[in-house]
Amino acid sequence: MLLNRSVCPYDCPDACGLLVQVEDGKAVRVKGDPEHPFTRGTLCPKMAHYEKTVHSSQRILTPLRRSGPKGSGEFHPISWDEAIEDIKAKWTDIIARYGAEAILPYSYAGTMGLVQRNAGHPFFYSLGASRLERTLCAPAKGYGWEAVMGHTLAPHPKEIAQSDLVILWGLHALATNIHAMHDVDAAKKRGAKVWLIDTYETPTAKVADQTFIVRPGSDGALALGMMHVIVRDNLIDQAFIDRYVQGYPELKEHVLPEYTPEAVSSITGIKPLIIEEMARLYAAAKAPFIRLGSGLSRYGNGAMTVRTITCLPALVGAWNKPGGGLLASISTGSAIDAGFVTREDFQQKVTRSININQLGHALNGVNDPPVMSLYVYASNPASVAPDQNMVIKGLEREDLFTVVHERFMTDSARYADIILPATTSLEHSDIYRSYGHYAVQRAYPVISPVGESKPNWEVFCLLAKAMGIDHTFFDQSADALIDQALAHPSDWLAQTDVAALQQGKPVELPLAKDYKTLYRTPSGKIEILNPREEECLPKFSKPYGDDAAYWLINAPDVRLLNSSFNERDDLFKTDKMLLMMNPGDAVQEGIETGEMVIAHNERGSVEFKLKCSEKVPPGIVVTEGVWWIKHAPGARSINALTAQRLTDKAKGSTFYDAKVNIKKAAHSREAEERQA
Ligand SMILES: Nc1nc2c(c(=O)[nH]1)N[C@H]1C(S)=C(S)[C@@H](COP(=O)(O)OP(=O)(O)OC[C@H]3O[C@@H](n4cnc5c(=O)[nH]c(N)nc54)[C@H](O)[C@@H]3O)O[C@H]1N2
Ligand SMILES: Nc1nc2c(c(=O)[nH]1)N[C@H]1C(S)=C(S)[C@@H](COP(=O)(O)OP(=O)(O)OC[C@H]3O[C@@H](n4cnc5c(=O)[nH]c(N)nc54)[C@H](O)[C@@H]3O)O[C@H]1N2
Ligand code: SF4
Ligand SMILES: [Mo]
Repeated sequence: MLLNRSVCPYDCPDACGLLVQVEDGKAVRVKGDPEHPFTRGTLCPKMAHYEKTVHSSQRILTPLRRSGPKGSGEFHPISWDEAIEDIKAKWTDIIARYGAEAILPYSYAGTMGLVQRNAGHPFFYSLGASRLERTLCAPAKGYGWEAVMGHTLAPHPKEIAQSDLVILWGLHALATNIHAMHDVDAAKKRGAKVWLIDTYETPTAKVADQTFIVRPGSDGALALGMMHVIVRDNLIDQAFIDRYVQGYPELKEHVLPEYTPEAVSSITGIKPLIIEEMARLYAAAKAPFIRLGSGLSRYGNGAMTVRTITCLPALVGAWNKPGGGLLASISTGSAIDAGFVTREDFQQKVTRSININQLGHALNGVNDPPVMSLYVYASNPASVAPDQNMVIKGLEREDLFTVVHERFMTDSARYADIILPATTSLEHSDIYRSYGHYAVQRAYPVISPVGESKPNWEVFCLLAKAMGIDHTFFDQSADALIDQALAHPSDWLAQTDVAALQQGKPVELPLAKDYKTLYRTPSGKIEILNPREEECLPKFSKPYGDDAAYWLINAPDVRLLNSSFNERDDLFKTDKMLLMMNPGDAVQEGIETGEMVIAHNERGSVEFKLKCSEKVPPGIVVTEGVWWIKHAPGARSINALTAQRLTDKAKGSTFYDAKVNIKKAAHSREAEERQA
């Protein structure tokens, strides 16, 4: 039986190694690679049957041209030559009339491979199109970490196994970082305690010894309250602070008067005595480890929240103990820089930049030049971008020429003028880094392209030819690009077994013995006080909120990855779009489990089925997953309720920073369909 190595391409910190069994040119079985240092032979429920995605009957197999009204989903097949010719004709006309900046690429993380993910960059730079500011995920998290730690290497996730107090802070690990559970379990076996800090009792609460429920957007205050107690009761590691920390005296002056447990309790909703206890246990732990999620950074105060939490380990000297520290995200860009694909040097001039979170404004607002064409690849903005009503209003514009390169008929593809069929990761080559561990891996195709589908890189090579971009760069294969990058490895990558990497095996980037105390900041210390920030010290500021009754938490669903896997009917044996609410709140609203309800705010209305649950505290409602509209009971899905507002720093998304009111649904699409 031949098992082929591959890599999971999805936007997940685990970046798993795969073993794929191929029979008669088809992938028939997928397993986790036991030799992958983080995967350790297991897969999540989504990828355990990746073959059902790859060979799904819903795959788009040929290029398609729209034959009905925008959004109707009516298309007919055309050839690749016709599709490329259509795009060339439209773009040539748009460029003549408005200039190339009227063309906007829209891509995000459908695939994480460096070549296919970034394949559009050299093309759109050469064309002179608008640039897209890709801050959809959690740039505020990166900003907050860097404000304290600079470019310090993040701790290896295996440190968790040696910790005696693991804090999953705003991380739904069972859904989004499942392989970290190998290390969490190992720590538990050695007697470690596990805490979860979240806004509701997620399924991850089952693996925690204690769950602490905070009000949305208030974690910065909780961290400051813990610091208050640690400083007040002298639970600090003075020797560590003297040697490695900048700004402790200033912090002390600042947290003592302002962030008393009482004051922090009124912000977070956590009782003062519990805050005292959390601080004492954190300081008493031998090697506390915080694994920080991203959700808490998607608020108007997100960067500051992350910056504040990042200060905690320094106070107790967690960094110089095996198993201690804080992992926000791992950056290995200096091992393999994406520049070998992106080629910023292809820009003739620096063109206008449009924020990925503000596609609604870009398509509907007054812009000079207006956006006249949208080219979507490896993303599904009609589902994943905030303010869905504005996005869809834009996509409905008759004068907007939309091309979508996709594997499935997503909400975005439905609005396309031209759809191009995309390969899955098993059908193309790439090289992968991870943001949750230190392994890198190269992948070769294990099956031929399904139908007439093509990889991103090949499509951009075709478009470059069509648009008269005469550069030999676009004559190369994806493998040739990777070969060249690996022929000149960075110092860091050169320390790995590059030959094994070439063969498609996972290799791990090495870390220096004392890497957890090598602080790559301007001062060489952990900068609790950062003189380059307008706020020199961490402080609490409020999220945006809305003028409505309930915070809306739209957490990850274990069966989906953002809007990917919506094609997998086999994963959805139970309800899709549920809205969970505290039973007391439901009584107040006069609604019950199983009823159809509408969550609404100034941006939109979305229908859900209600589920009352004690796991949700009063004052918030929770829904899990980003669903295609086709799976929604009403005409919109979750992002009709979220806002285009940006984070305090780094222009990030604020998906969780939204509030809604709730009412009973008068009639639902499901009910109408049942009647018909
Ligand atoms: N199954 C699955 N896996 C995924 C994804 C998915 O959609 N599904 N998405 C992938 C992507 S792109 C990413 S970026 C990662 C994200 O991985 P995570 O960081 O785990 O997920 P987030 O969506 O950021 O939110 C995690 C948790 O934050 C909580 N939360 C929200 N607001 C707050 C707050 O103010 N304070 C606290 N303490 N908690 C809060 C939510 O309730 C949720 O349980 O996961 C990746 N993996
Ligand atoms: N309400 C709400 N909205 C969210 C989030 C949330 O938690 N709540 N999470 C946000 C986060 S963290 C993120 S990172 C974004 C993610 O936003 P996206 O990166 O857009 O994620 P996906 O929904 O996975 O859509 C990716 C699409 O790419 C397609 N695709 C996969 N591989 C390829 C390929 O090789 N080529 C081409 N052309 N297409 C391919 C897939 O079929 C899929 O439809 O969503 C954000 N949106
Ligand atoms: S989605 Fe994440 S956990 Fe699942 S196989 Fe891919 S990388 Fe691993
Ligand atoms: Mo993300």
